[in-house]
Amino acid sequence: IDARPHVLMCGAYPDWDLQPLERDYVLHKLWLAEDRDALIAQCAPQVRAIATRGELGASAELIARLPQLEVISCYGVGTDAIALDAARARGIRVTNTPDVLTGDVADIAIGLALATLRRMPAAEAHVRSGAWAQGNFDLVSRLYGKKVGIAGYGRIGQAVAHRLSGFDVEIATYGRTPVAGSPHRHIGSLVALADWCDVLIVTLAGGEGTRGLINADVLAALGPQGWLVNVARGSVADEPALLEALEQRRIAGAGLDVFWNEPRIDPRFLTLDNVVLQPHHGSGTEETRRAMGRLVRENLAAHFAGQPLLTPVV
Ligand code: 8YV
Repeated sequence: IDARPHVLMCGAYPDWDLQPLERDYVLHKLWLAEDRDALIAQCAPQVRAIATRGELGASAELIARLPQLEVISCYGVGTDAIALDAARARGIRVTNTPDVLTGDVADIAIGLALATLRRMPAAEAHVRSGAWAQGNFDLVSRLYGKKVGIAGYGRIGQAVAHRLSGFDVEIATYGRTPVAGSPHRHIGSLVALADWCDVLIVTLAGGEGTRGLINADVLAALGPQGWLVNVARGSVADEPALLEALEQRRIAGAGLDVFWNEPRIDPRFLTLDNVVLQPHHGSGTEETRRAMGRLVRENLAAHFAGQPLLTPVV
Protein backbone atom coordinates (compact mmCIF):
# COMPACT_ATOMS: atom_id res chain seq x y z
CA ILE A 1 0.00 0.00 0.00
CA ASP A 2 0.97 3.62 -0.57
CA ALA A 3 2.16 5.01 2.77
CA ARG A 4 2.85 8.50 1.46
CA PRO A 5 1.01 11.23 3.42
CA HIS A 6 -1.67 13.12 1.52
CA VAL A 7 -1.05 16.84 0.99
CA LEU A 8 -3.58 19.39 -0.22
CA MET A 9 -1.78 22.01 -2.32
CA CYS A 10 -3.61 25.33 -2.54
CA GLY A 11 -1.48 26.89 -5.28
CA ALA A 12 1.13 26.03 -7.88
CA TYR A 13 4.79 25.58 -7.00
CA PRO A 14 7.68 25.56 -9.47
CA ASP A 15 8.62 22.22 -11.02
CA TRP A 16 11.76 21.92 -8.92
CA ASP A 17 9.51 21.71 -5.84
CA LEU A 18 6.66 19.79 -7.41
CA GLN A 19 8.85 16.88 -8.48
CA PRO A 20 10.25 16.03 -5.03
CA LEU A 21 6.81 16.65 -3.51
CA GLU A 22 5.19 14.24 -6.01
CA ARG A 23 7.74 11.62 -5.00
CA ASP A 24 7.18 11.90 -1.23
CA TYR A 25 3.47 12.70 -0.99
CA VAL A 26 0.13 12.10 -2.62
CA LEU A 27 -0.72 15.58 -3.85
CA HIS A 28 -4.21 17.02 -4.28
CA LYS A 29 -3.93 20.10 -6.48
CA LEU A 30 -6.64 22.55 -5.57
CA TRP A 31 -5.61 25.17 -8.11
CA LEU A 32 -6.19 22.73 -10.98
CA ALA A 33 -9.58 21.51 -9.76
CA GLU A 34 -12.61 22.44 -11.81
CA ASP A 35 -14.79 21.76 -8.79
CA ARG A 36 -12.77 22.75 -5.71
CA ASP A 37 -15.52 21.73 -3.35
CA ALA A 38 -15.66 18.22 -4.79
CA LEU A 39 -11.88 17.84 -4.63
CA ILE A 40 -11.80 18.89 -0.97
CA ALA A 41 -14.67 16.54 -0.12
CA GLN A 42 -12.97 13.65 -1.91
CA CYS A 43 -9.49 14.04 -0.34
CA ALA A 44 -10.55 15.33 3.12
CA PRO A 45 -10.46 11.92 4.91
CA GLN A 46 -6.78 11.46 3.96
CA VAL A 47 -5.26 14.95 3.98
CA ARG A 48 -2.67 15.41 6.75
CA ALA A 49 -0.94 18.53 5.39
CA ILE A 50 -1.67 21.69 3.47
CA ALA A 51 1.01 23.27 1.27
CA THR A 52 -0.06 26.81 0.52
CA ARG A 53 1.33 30.20 -0.56
CA GLY A 54 1.50 33.47 1.36
CA GLU A 55 -1.21 35.18 -0.65
CA LEU A 56 -3.52 32.12 -0.69
CA GLY A 57 -3.29 31.06 2.95
CA ALA A 58 -5.78 28.58 4.42
CA SER A 59 -9.18 29.65 5.69
CA ALA A 60 -10.92 28.48 8.86
CA GLU A 61 -13.55 26.84 6.62
CA LEU A 62 -10.93 24.82 4.76
CA ILE A 63 -9.21 23.78 7.99
CA ALA A 64 -12.57 22.72 9.45
CA ARG A 65 -13.19 20.44 6.46
CA LEU A 66 -9.93 18.49 7.00
CA PRO A 67 -10.33 16.30 10.12
CA GLN A 68 -6.89 14.63 9.76
CA LEU A 69 -4.97 17.89 9.20
CA GLU A 70 -1.71 18.07 11.18
CA VAL A 71 0.43 20.73 9.52
CA ILE A 72 0.19 23.75 7.19
CA SER A 73 3.38 24.68 5.36
CA CYS A 74 3.34 28.17 3.83
CA TYR A 75 5.50 29.18 0.85
CA GLY A 76 5.99 32.75 2.08
CA VAL A 77 6.80 34.57 5.31
CA GLY A 78 3.41 36.26 5.75
CA THR A 79 0.85 33.98 7.37
CA ASP A 80 -1.90 36.61 7.55
CA ALA A 81 -4.11 34.61 5.14
CA ILE A 82 -3.89 31.48 7.31
CA ALA A 83 -6.51 31.09 10.05
CA LEU A 84 -3.88 30.70 12.77
CA ASP A 85 -6.42 30.62 15.60
CA ALA A 86 -8.30 27.77 13.96
CA ALA A 87 -5.00 25.90 13.55
CA ARG A 88 -3.94 26.59 17.14
CA ALA A 89 -7.29 25.42 18.50
CA ARG A 90 -6.78 22.00 16.90
CA GLY A 91 -3.06 21.69 17.57
CA ILE A 92 -2.28 22.00 13.86
CA ARG A 93 1.26 23.19 13.26
CA VAL A 94 2.03 26.07 10.85
CA THR A 95 5.37 26.87 9.20
CA ASN A 96 6.52 29.74 6.96
CA THR A 97 9.65 30.79 5.04
CA PRO A 98 11.30 33.66 6.93
CA ASP A 99 14.84 35.01 6.41
CA VAL A 100 15.50 33.43 3.00
CA LEU A 101 13.41 36.15 1.30
CA THR A 102 14.36 39.14 3.45
CA GLY A 103 17.13 40.42 1.15
CA ASP A 104 15.01 40.14 -2.00
CA VAL A 105 12.04 41.98 -0.53
CA ALA A 106 14.36 44.72 0.77
CA ASP A 107 15.96 44.92 -2.69
CA ILE A 108 12.62 45.40 -4.42
CA ALA A 109 11.72 48.15 -1.94
CA ILE A 110 14.88 50.03 -2.95
CA GLY A 111 14.24 49.26 -6.62
CA LEU A 112 10.68 50.56 -6.39
CA ALA A 113 11.80 53.72 -4.58
CA LEU A 114 14.35 54.47 -7.30
CA ALA A 115 12.09 53.44 -10.20
CA THR A 116 9.21 55.54 -8.87
CA LEU A 117 11.09 58.75 -8.03
CA ARG A 118 13.26 58.56 -11.17
CA ARG A 119 10.24 57.41 -13.25
CA MET A 120 12.41 54.75 -14.82
CA PRO A 121 9.64 52.75 -16.56
CA ALA A 122 8.27 55.92 -18.23
CA ALA A 123 11.81 57.03 -19.13
CA GLU A 124 12.47 53.64 -20.68
CA ALA A 125 9.24 53.87 -22.67
CA HIS A 126 10.49 57.26 -23.91
CA VAL A 127 13.61 55.57 -25.28
CA ARG A 128 11.82 52.53 -26.71
CA SER A 129 9.13 54.55 -28.48
CA GLY A 130 11.69 56.68 -30.28
CA ALA A 131 10.35 59.82 -28.58
CA TRP A 132 13.84 60.64 -27.32
CA ALA A 133 14.84 61.85 -30.81
CA GLN A 134 12.06 64.45 -30.57
CA GLY A 135 12.99 65.70 -27.13
CA ASN A 136 14.42 64.94 -23.72
CA PHE A 137 12.47 63.14 -21.02
CA ASP A 138 10.95 65.14 -18.12
CA LEU A 139 13.11 65.95 -15.11
CA VAL A 140 12.38 63.64 -12.19
CA SER A 141 12.97 63.47 -8.41
CA ARG A 142 16.08 62.26 -6.63
CA LEU A 143 16.18 59.70 -3.84
CA TYR A 144 19.48 60.63 -2.27
CA GLY A 145 19.34 63.43 0.26
CA LYS A 146 15.71 62.65 1.08
CA LYS A 147 14.15 61.58 4.36
CA VAL A 148 12.99 57.98 4.25
CA GLY A 149 10.48 56.60 6.75
CA ILE A 150 10.36 52.86 7.21
CA ALA A 151 7.00 51.64 8.54
CA GLY A 152 7.46 48.14 9.97
CA TYR A 153 10.90 47.60 11.41
CA GLY A 154 11.18 43.83 11.53
CA ARG A 155 13.60 41.71 9.52
CA ILE A 156 12.62 43.24 6.17
CA GLY A 157 12.42 46.82 7.43
CA GLN A 158 15.85 46.50 8.99
CA ALA A 159 17.26 45.10 5.73
CA VAL A 160 15.80 48.11 3.89
CA ALA A 161 17.48 50.45 6.39
CA HIS A 162 20.76 48.58 5.97
CA ARG A 163 20.64 49.01 2.19
CA LEU A 164 19.66 52.68 2.50
CA SER A 165 22.62 53.44 4.73
CA GLY A 166 24.69 53.76 1.54
CA PHE A 167 22.24 56.15 -0.11
CA ASP A 168 22.92 59.39 1.79
CA VAL A 169 19.37 59.57 3.06
CA GLU A 170 18.04 60.30 6.54
CA ILE A 171 16.15 57.37 8.02
CA ALA A 172 13.47 57.11 10.69
CA THR A 173 11.41 54.08 11.59
CA TYR A 174 8.05 53.08 13.03
CA GLY A 175 7.28 49.67 14.50
CA ARG A 176 5.29 48.08 17.28
CA THR A 177 8.33 48.10 19.54
CA PRO A 178 11.50 50.17 19.07
CA VAL A 179 14.43 47.95 18.08
CA ALA A 180 17.19 48.01 20.70
CA GLY A 181 20.48 49.30 19.33
CA SER A 182 18.93 50.69 16.14
CA PRO A 183 21.00 53.60 14.78
CA HIS A 184 17.83 55.20 13.44
CA ARG A 185 15.33 57.49 15.06
CA HIS A 186 12.09 55.79 16.10
CA ILE A 187 8.89 57.77 15.53
CA GLY A 188 5.92 56.64 17.58
CA SER A 189 3.07 57.19 15.12
CA LEU A 190 2.57 56.56 11.43
CA VAL A 191 1.10 60.01 10.83
CA ALA A 192 4.15 61.62 12.48
CA LEU A 193 6.50 59.42 10.43
CA ALA A 194 4.64 60.26 7.19
CA ASP A 195 4.72 63.94 8.11
CA TRP A 196 8.49 63.79 8.73
CA CYS A 197 9.55 61.78 5.66
CA ASP A 198 9.62 62.31 1.90
CA VAL A 199 9.50 58.60 1.06
CA LEU A 200 7.47 56.17 3.17
CA ILE A 201 8.48 52.52 2.70
CA VAL A 202 5.99 50.04 4.16
CA THR A 203 7.18 46.61 5.34
CA LEU A 204 4.54 45.99 8.03
CA ALA A 205 3.19 42.48 8.53
CA GLY A 206 -0.30 41.92 7.13
CA GLY A 207 -3.36 40.84 9.07
CA GLU A 208 -6.08 42.42 11.15
CA GLY A 209 -3.65 44.37 13.34
CA THR A 210 -2.38 46.45 10.41
CA ARG A 211 -5.43 46.56 8.14
CA GLY A 212 -5.87 50.00 6.55
CA LEU A 213 -3.11 51.64 8.63
CA ILE A 214 -1.91 53.60 5.59
CA ASN A 215 -5.10 55.65 5.59
CA ALA A 216 -6.20 59.08 4.38
CA ASP A 217 -4.58 60.78 7.41
CA VAL A 218 -1.21 59.14 6.77
CA LEU A 219 -1.40 60.00 3.06
CA ALA A 220 -2.33 63.61 3.88
CA ALA A 221 0.67 63.79 6.21
CA LEU A 222 2.91 62.40 3.46
CA GLY A 223 1.63 65.20 1.24
CA PRO A 224 2.03 66.27 -2.41
CA GLN A 225 5.83 66.00 -2.27
CA GLY A 226 5.70 62.58 -0.58
CA TRP A 227 6.13 59.12 -2.06
CA LEU A 228 4.81 55.74 -0.89
CA VAL A 229 6.44 52.34 -1.45
CA ASN A 230 4.50 49.24 -0.34
CA VAL A 231 6.16 45.81 -0.40
CA ALA A 232 4.14 44.44 2.54
CA ARG A 233 0.50 43.53 1.93
CA GLY A 234 -2.19 45.36 0.01
CA SER A 235 -4.35 45.19 3.12
CA VAL A 236 -2.11 47.59 5.10
CA ALA A 237 -3.25 50.43 2.83
CA ASP A 238 -6.74 51.90 2.60
CA GLU A 239 -6.68 51.39 -1.17
CA PRO A 240 -9.60 53.67 -2.12
CA ALA A 241 -7.92 56.46 -0.13
CA LEU A 242 -4.60 55.69 -1.83
CA LEU A 243 -6.14 55.74 -5.32
CA GLU A 244 -7.81 59.05 -4.59
CA ALA A 245 -4.58 60.57 -3.25
CA LEU A 246 -2.68 59.40 -6.34
CA GLU A 247 -5.35 60.60 -8.79
CA GLN A 248 -5.64 63.99 -7.14
CA ARG A 249 -1.85 64.30 -6.70
CA ARG A 250 -2.26 64.65 -2.95
CA ILE A 251 0.81 62.42 -2.81
CA ALA A 252 3.53 62.56 -5.46
CA GLY A 253 3.46 58.89 -6.41
CA ALA A 254 3.74 55.30 -5.31
CA GLY A 255 5.76 52.16 -6.01
CA LEU A 256 3.55 49.16 -5.27
CA ASP A 257 4.24 45.44 -5.20
CA VAL A 258 1.02 44.54 -3.35
CA PHE A 259 -2.67 45.33 -3.78
CA TRP A 260 -6.17 44.46 -2.72
CA ASN A 261 -7.70 41.68 -4.86
CA GLU A 262 -4.45 40.42 -6.38
CA PRO A 263 -4.03 39.52 -9.17
CA ARG A 264 -7.17 41.30 -10.40
CA ILE A 265 -6.15 44.71 -9.14
CA ASP A 266 -8.23 47.87 -9.36
CA PRO A 267 -7.97 49.07 -12.99
CA ARG A 268 -7.67 52.67 -11.78
CA PHE A 269 -4.02 51.91 -10.98
CA LEU A 270 -3.33 51.19 -14.65
CA THR A 271 -4.18 54.68 -15.84
CA LEU A 272 -1.96 56.52 -13.35
CA ASP A 273 1.38 57.92 -14.53
CA ASN A 274 2.72 58.48 -11.01
CA VAL A 275 2.92 54.81 -10.02
CA VAL A 276 5.28 51.92 -10.66
CA LEU A 277 3.51 48.57 -10.35
CA GLN A 278 4.93 45.13 -9.66
CA PRO A 279 3.10 41.74 -9.62
CA HIS A 280 3.73 40.84 -5.93
CA HIS A 281 7.23 39.85 -6.88
CA GLY A 282 9.32 40.89 -3.90
CA SER A 283 10.50 37.35 -3.23
CA GLY A 284 10.27 36.41 -6.90
CA THR A 285 13.88 35.57 -7.74
CA GLU A 286 14.85 32.05 -8.71
CA GLU A 287 17.42 31.91 -5.89
CA THR A 288 14.93 32.87 -3.19
CA ARG A 289 12.05 30.82 -4.55
CA ARG A 290 14.31 27.74 -4.55
CA ALA A 291 15.19 28.42 -0.91
CA MET A 292 11.52 28.96 -0.01
CA GLY A 293 10.49 25.72 -1.68
CA ARG A 294 13.25 23.83 0.09
CA LEU A 295 12.06 25.20 3.43
CA VAL A 296 8.46 24.19 2.71
CA ARG A 297 9.61 20.65 1.90
CA GLU A 298 12.01 20.44 4.84
CA ASN A 299 9.29 21.53 7.26
CA LEU A 300 6.89 18.90 5.91
CA ALA A 301 9.59 16.23 6.04
CA ALA A 302 10.53 17.17 9.61
CA HIS A 303 6.90 17.01 10.68
CA PHE A 304 6.32 13.55 9.22
CA ALA A 305 9.63 12.30 10.63
CA GLY A 306 8.64 13.50 14.10
CA GLN A 307 11.52 15.99 14.10
CA PRO A 308 11.41 19.63 15.27
CA LEU A 309 10.04 22.00 12.61
CA LEU A 310 12.62 24.32 11.05
CA THR A 311 10.56 27.51 10.95
CA PRO A 312 7.40 27.09 13.03
CA VAL A 313 4.82 29.87 13.40
CA VAL A 314 2.33 27.79 15.41
C1 8YV B 1 5.21 35.46 -1.98
C2 8YV B 1 4.89 36.71 0.24
O1 8YV B 1 4.78 36.26 -3.03
O2 8YV B 1 6.42 35.81 1.74
C3 8YV B 1 5.34 36.34 1.59
O3 8YV B 1 4.62 36.63 2.55
O4 8YV B 1 3.92 37.35 0.06
C4 8YV B 1 5.74 36.31 -0.92
O5 8YV B 1 6.95 35.78 -0.58
C5 8YV B 1 4.21 34.44 -1.77
O6 8YV B 1 4.07 33.94 -0.50
C6 8YV B 1 4.46 33.35 -2.76
O7 8YV B 1 3.31 32.73 -3.02
